[in-house]
Amino acid sequence: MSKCALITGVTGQDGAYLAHFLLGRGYRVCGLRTRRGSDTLWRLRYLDVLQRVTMLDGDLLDLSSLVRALRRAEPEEVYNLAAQSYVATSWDQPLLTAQVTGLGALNVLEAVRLTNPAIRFYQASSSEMFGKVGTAEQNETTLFHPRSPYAVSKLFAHWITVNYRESFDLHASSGILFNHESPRRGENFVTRKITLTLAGILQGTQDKLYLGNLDAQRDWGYARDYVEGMWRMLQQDEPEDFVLATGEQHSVREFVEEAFGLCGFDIEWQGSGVDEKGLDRATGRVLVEIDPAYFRPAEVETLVGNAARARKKLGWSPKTPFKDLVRMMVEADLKLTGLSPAAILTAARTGAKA
Ligand code: NAP
Ligand code: F7E
Repeated sequence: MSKCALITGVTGQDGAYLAHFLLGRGYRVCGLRTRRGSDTLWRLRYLDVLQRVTMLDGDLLDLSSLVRALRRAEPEEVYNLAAQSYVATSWDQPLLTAQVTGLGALNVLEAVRLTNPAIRFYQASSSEMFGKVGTAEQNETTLFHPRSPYAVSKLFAHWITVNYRESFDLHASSGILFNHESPRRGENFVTRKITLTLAGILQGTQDKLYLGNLDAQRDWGYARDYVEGMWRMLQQDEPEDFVLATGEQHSVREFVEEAFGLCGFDIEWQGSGVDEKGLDRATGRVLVEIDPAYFRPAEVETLVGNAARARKKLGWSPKTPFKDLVRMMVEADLKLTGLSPAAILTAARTGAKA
């Protein structure tokens, strides 16, 4: 009989890629689905897995719905990916974030403990927990200093997972994942916002890209690579926490330069602070402006992970370099906007007009 996995947050970026990955490995996949959004199924549809995932109604805030979903699915593995995952929103909705992202994980652990403690459990922990870092790179032993209600909530979820492992001998592991992106990334996250707005500028429906802190540095990988790491964690004999990261960091500014550069814009930065602007060197047109609204009350300035433990024990390594990731996202958003990625990227390379 094939194994069954239940994924909370199956409609999110990682949930959809994980469902695709597990189906490819012969799993029966069940996904917990809230009924809040109008079309939350687009990612599953895009990856062509919607028909093969058994959707179960439920919410992390409703323990009874989780117990019911586990009874129906009878999974061997549970991946808790559901969260209020947008860091900026966590200052506007701190209580909701704490309830869903923090206590929600405890609800899932309780549901596992009540229904079948033999279930293997994965918790989606985050590099945001490191926050104000004091080390050149971060691994599983680095001190945490969370900088947002989101990160504090994730830290609760992280430690309660450790606690349930130690208290009840659950096979519970946390993946401390650094930022991972894809063409299916939510539109508010900075990478997708950049590629989607770039496509809008080329299409003529958008004028400029408004951003906050251009100097924030992140370790950006590709979501498809990372979901395999999640699965590998649950195949270990002993549960353990793992960092997944590329070990390379880039600033928001570099992401903009790379994405716009692919489409033939050579960005020149002028001014400083909130008056800084990104101009197209050839035409002088202002393409990027700063909007102070996008600055955060407390910023995570720099993050870069060391995934040595995952390399050694899971045999996991990221496969997608930064430039390939940016290109993939740019091409996908050009296509989504009805433009021809091939024509635009070739014209940019050869200096011809697209
Ligand atoms: P995402 O795209 O924002 O997806 C979040 C998912 O959580 C959605 O399916 C959403 O469902 C679901 N959800 C929200 N509130 C819920 C609730 N009350 N009950 C049940 N489901 C709920 O996030 P992602 O980027 O795929 O990330 C997956 C997980 O990894 C998250 O926990 C995130 O915090 C964590 N993480 C992400 C990254 C990253 O770089 N992507 C890095 C580290 C950790 P709806 O469709 O109904 O809204
Ligand atoms: O911001 C800066 C912003 O929102 C990245 C989530 O998946 O990864 C994600 O959290 C950086 C920050 O992701 C804009 O200040 C500048 O420094 O794309 P982001 P995030 O906050 O790193 C972690 C690992 C998670 O766990 C989270 O769930 O970019 N930035 N200007 C901006 N960010 C946004 N969103 N929008 C801007 O205009």
